[in-house]
Amino acid sequence: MCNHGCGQAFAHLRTVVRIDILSAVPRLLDSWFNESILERAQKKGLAEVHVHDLRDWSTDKHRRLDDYPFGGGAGMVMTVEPIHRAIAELKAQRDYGEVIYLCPDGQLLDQPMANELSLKGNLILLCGHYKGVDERVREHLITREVSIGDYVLSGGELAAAVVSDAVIRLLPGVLGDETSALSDSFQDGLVSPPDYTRPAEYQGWKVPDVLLSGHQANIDAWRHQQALERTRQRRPGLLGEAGVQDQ
Ligand code: 6GU
Repeated sequence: MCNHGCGQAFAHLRTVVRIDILSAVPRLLDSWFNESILERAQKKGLAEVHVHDLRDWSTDKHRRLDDYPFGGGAGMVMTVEPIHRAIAELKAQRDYGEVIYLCPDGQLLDQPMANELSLKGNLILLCGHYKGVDERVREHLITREVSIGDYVLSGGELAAAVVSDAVIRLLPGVLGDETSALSDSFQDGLVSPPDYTRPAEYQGWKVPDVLLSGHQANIDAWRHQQALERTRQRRPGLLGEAGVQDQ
């Protein structure tokens, strides 16, 4: 990686980031990537998302992707072969920075991880289903395991959509206002300060005077104070992690 922040100076070297999602239920994701910021990013040629049906790589005559667990027990396990064939075919076509398995016991997604993934180039996201995948997939084919929270979903598709959104919106040029991804909640380890727009007073509900003062230093100080205060009240855990001192 360069030591220049990999920012605008290298815009001319930037390549399209491609995310390939491997799913047993690809229909779940189709509409998601055809709307909003993600659609815009794709139309602008900044990112591509390809959702694949893992069954296309199944050699089973019924296109099955799962089988009974060795040793018995409830639930089905996704077999190695279709996943291996899919990943091998994609990797033969281009380089990938990570091959990610979405699973409840993966590393918790947070903003620093999203930032890191947005610098990795192309990504493969594998969605688990049923009980999950044969452990050999995790041992040999996956470079990283990611969870989106401490609760269990019925499949990895929603998690893949969440990871894709968090990553793609960080790519330079995707958001209209280039600075807005950096002023997000969590980018500085604090939640965002409150925002207001016109009218300055609605039914007696007023916008704080300082925001109307035109005094930018005071406004910046107020916003920082609000962000600190809100973080303390709503997400105190972030303060410790970010190393922000109490004032
Ligand atoms: Cl990535 N998958 C599933 N099935 N459940 C989850 C999750 C992923 N992240 C949190 N819960």
